[in-house]
Amino acid sequence: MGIPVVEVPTKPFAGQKPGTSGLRKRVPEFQQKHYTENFVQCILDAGLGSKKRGSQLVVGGDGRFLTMEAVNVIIKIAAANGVSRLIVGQNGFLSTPALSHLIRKGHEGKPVDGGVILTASHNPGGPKGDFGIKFNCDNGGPAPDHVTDAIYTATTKIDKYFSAEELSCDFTVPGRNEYEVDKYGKFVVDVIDSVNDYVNFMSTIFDFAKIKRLLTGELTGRKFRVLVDSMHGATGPYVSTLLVDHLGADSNDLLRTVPKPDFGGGHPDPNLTYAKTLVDKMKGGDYDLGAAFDGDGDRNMILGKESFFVTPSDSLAVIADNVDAIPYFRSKKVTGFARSMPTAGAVDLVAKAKGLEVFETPTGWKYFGNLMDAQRIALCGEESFGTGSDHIREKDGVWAFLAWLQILAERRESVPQIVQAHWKKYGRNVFTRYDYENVDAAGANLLMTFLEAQFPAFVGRQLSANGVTYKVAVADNFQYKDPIDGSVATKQGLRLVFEDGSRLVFRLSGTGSAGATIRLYVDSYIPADDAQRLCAPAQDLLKPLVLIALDLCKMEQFTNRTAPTVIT
Ligand code: G16
Repeated sequence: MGIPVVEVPTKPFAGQKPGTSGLRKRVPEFQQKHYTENFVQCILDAGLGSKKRGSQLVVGGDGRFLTMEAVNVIIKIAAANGVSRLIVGQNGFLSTPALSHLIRKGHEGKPVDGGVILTASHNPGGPKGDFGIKFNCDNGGPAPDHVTDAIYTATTKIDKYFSAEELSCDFTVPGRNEYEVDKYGKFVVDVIDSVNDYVNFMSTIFDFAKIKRLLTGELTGRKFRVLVDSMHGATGPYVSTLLVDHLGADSNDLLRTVPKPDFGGGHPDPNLTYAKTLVDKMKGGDYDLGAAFDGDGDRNMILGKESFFVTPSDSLAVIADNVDAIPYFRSKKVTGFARSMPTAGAVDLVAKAKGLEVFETPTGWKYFGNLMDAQRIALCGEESFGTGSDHIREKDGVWAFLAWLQILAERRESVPQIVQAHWKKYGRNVFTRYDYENVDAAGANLLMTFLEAQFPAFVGRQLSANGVTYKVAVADNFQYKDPIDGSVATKQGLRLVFEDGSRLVFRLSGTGSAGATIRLYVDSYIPADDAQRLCAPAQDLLKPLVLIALDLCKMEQFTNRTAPTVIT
């Protein structure tokens, strides 16, 4: 007799609709009886479809509060649904990029059919914080819209789930666990080391020996010092192994490397507001390169000496311009680049100069997947601190940091020198994002409706602030037709494009767990020959467009907010 499969009656929960990247809610919501079980059953049914029986899946997450409980639920439900094998990170721990690679790599010679990632990314954790569950497909990338829509539909109809209640698996110790389950027979849980595979993979992408010569001073006659903040998220163990064991960095220069279920009470979002510790320490001028990563390790922030901030849009463009410094890109044909629509257009200029394709996609890494699978792009990024390549199908914070180190080892210039030289070559897309977090959802929706209603009248209008005038060339709600499968995503953000190429974008975030978050994106282009303004402080250059934007959308009237919660 095997472990019995129990059929548990349940009812749908409202609101189990995956957002920009999976289902993200407050922990107590996930703790409701049957809530997590329902969603996992729907992932298996609608995410895997006919592949469910006999499938292999990778499971892991950033170690936030509720991870252990959720892994237990997934193991029991997977066993009771005929899944044949789970590959689980030790203690349920895997960064999002590491998990994406494990899916793509296959397991013991057999393909992996997908993965379940337990994270709410950059959102805070802990008993009152956020939790999240995301399904990734067999290409290693986040499920596309038609799959998440099918999962959501299933959540609205579910009346039972299956569970091998008596199955108990200790996933704190690496090794193989085998079970006999009624109806389905053998079920295997392989508990794996969470770090080794990813570290080995990075050593095939970058020239570690050269990066080590940069860090130790062998390359330039001077030690190159890095300061890294893992914000108590998933990257700590990866960064420690890579930088200290393989690249010769000083372990004292790695901050908050121990993953904590509540991220030490912090907000693990690598931006100028939430990674302030790093920003302040970098100001001292002792370090040449600084980086911070988010909860699940897919986001990154890059700083140069004295806290010189490299906007994510510039970071993408600089990596694009220097792809030849990176062995992985040298070994293949780089066909094109992509960025999400709100991301500043700096990478477009590099693509044009190199004669490569460039794509503008909606916000959400899932929209890059088809382009990478079809080998139309090798590198892509987003203003939301996401940078990555087709080595996996998620953005990859540690990869981006290593890419910068490789470029710095090649060019032997400082971060500010490299970025300013880039502006002198291509012009500068000065960029900022204002976030109004946790505002009243009704007010946020009204603001968007109010603004969009005026769009037809905007085209051709001149808008001025602080003596600067912009003429509106395009005003629309962004729509994207996927060039590979023809699917269409509508209503992806309100966009005002001005005649000089500058842009204003208004969007509601799809990753929050309470209320609404309004994002205002400002992209102001300064041509390369405008020597006077090219290297001026970003706030000064952005001021007129920011004022125009706040006035147009009547931000204060609709939200009662006089200032954003975060400016990046
Ligand atoms: C997710 C998505 C990104 C997106 C970001 C912000 O990142 O993967 O593609 O840019 O959310 O989305 P929104 O503006 O809708 O909040 P992560 O790091 O949270 O998984």
